[in-house]
Amino acid sequence: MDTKRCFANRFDDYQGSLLAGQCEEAVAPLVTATIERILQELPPLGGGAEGRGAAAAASSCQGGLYGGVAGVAYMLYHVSQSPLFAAARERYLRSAKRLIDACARAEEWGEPDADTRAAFLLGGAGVYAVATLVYHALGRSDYVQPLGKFRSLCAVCAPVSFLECGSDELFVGRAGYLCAALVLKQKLAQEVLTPAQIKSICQAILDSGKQYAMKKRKPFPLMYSYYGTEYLGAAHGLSSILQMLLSYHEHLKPSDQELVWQSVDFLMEQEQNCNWPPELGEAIERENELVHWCHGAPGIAYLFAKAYLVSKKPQYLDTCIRCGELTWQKGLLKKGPGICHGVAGSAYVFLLLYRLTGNSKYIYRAQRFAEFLFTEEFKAGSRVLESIYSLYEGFSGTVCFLIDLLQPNQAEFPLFSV
Ligand code: GSH
Repeated sequence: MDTKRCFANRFDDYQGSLLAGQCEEAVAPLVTATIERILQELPPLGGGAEGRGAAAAASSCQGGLYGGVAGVAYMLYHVSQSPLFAAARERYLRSAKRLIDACARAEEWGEPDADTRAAFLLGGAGVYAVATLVYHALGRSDYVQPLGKFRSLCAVCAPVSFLECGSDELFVGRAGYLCAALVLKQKLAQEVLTPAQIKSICQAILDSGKQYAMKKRKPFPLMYSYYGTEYLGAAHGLSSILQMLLSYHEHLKPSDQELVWQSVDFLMEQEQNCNWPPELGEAIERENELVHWCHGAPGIAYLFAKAYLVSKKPQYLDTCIRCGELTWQKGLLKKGPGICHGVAGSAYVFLLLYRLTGNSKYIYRAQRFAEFLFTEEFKAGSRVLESIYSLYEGFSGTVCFLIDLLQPNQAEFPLFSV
């Protein structure tokens, strides 16, 4: 099978043993070399706080955590947290601080953009969340400053329709803000929002979804749109919004919890042969289907993983396993090595399934996808990257994946843990 979107997966499936060649000694030099390449590709950062320095910082910091240097700062933070890279920890954290400081300066002094101030993957909330992590890892007590800025953005995204394009999805909307708060809570081991703040954001997501579903006469309780499209997948769609509501389900009234579960089950019913179309109601065309983290099973898997962990109902784990089967068949993507619509994003589903099931088959599958990234077939046949350093489309996300493959018991999709 060779479709226009993916390479044929010619690897044998798991026969009971892992690949011996992918040990720390083999992978660590590849990770280090890739990081050096990423650092060489970075744009020059603006130095000063005002005037030309601020303007330069603003232009080099475009793209947020998704595609900008803020995402590189997160990758360096992630590497610095691994005991396997302890010797380079301080150096990586210092580089991360330099990058994220420039992004924070750009947020403060650049053109105020009301649409991305509270955004997670494309704007200010994400920058302040990663600055908090980097400062905290450096042992600096002033991590509370970016944390305070992050918290203050809660009020920005609380009004039901705070963005015209759609206020609830992951990249710029409320699901993203909650996701950032979840990442901070897990990594700092403390809740960063008050119960009242969490409730206000969840309530706004619920109100917005109820209003939209009523207005459009949907036969289910919660639905959303982004720039007029009713997306289902992780990037801008229903699945990551529901995933965040499940992550904070203990803050919801029982009647609202019920609406969330009905919506999860409704989304489960939209499956077409182990996958979901990008938009509600579309029919999937087999030879051209999207099997990406952003659109399709490799991203929707995280919702069903969360649903399984909260409810322990086997149908959610079964759905997640089917997502993994499709990803094994069609996940060697031609769009590159990244995590959004690339091979590392596919491989993260196997690391998720390993953590859910303990089955080593999934580590093996992730190892095979890692191996494929370094083949001539992949290098010659995959699309040329727009940005080498992007966390989501370029090699920064790939670096996170390679490190997580070495420590699969702690693996988690960058900034999207279940
Ligand atoms: N600009 C992107 C890159 O450089 O990697 C490629 C664009 C892309 O692949 N977008 C994703 C997608 O699924 C969504 S984030 N596009 C629709 C398609 O491939 O049909």
